[in-house]
Amino acid sequence: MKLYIYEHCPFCTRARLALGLKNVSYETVVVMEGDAETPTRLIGKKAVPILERPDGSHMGESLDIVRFIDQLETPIFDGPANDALDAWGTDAWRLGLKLFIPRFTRAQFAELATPQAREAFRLREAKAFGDLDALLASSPAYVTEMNVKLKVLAGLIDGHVFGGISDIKLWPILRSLSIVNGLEFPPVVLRYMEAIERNGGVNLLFDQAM
Ligand SMILES: N[C@@H](CCC(=O)N[C@@H](CS)C(=O)NCC(=O)O)C(=O)O
Repeated sequence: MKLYIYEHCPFCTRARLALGLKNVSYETVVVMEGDAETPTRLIGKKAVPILERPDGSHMGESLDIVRFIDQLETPIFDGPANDALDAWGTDAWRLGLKLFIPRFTRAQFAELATPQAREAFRLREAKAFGDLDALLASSPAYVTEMNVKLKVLAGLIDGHVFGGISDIKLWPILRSLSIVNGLEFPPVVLRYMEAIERNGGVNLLFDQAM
């Protein structure tokens, strides 16, 4: 199978994690930012992730891809959702975007390898989120707010047994946050992040935190 992704993309990370955690071998294709032709040809719209299935057909939508991968062999993500983790993720996402999106536009990802691609990404995100420099300038307040949320998350993760769809949704948010300098990940949250990094084969972004 082939998975079309942007490296920064949290939705793509869901699919990458599912493939990695289930030990399915696959080829990664990075779509360059600004390349509308490739995704539109495959699924009729400009969006990743896209999975090329063994029969050569293509599918989009990260959670559909996760479910497809999961049912290839004994499902492991089909247990009940963890409502508390899902609610935390929905809440943290809104604030998290303000922290990680402006940083993503300045980071090293394969889909941003040309000046044109980086500019296409910057324009796409500025259209969605407004002045990215102003967001960066507001980071200290957002970091303080997120650190409070991370403490709450520690209480939810302590004793949590990994393995459901809620983890597939939560981890990509934490990965995205790992690019933010100044966030204090409580030890139990950090252990969770690192364990899934090891088993899922997707890198955290601490090495380019800014
Ligand atoms: N609901 C979709 C959302 C996917 C999505 O929004 N992907 C973003 C990248 S993070 C995208 O492709 N945006 C369109 C673009 O590049 O213009 C899913 O879960 O797969």
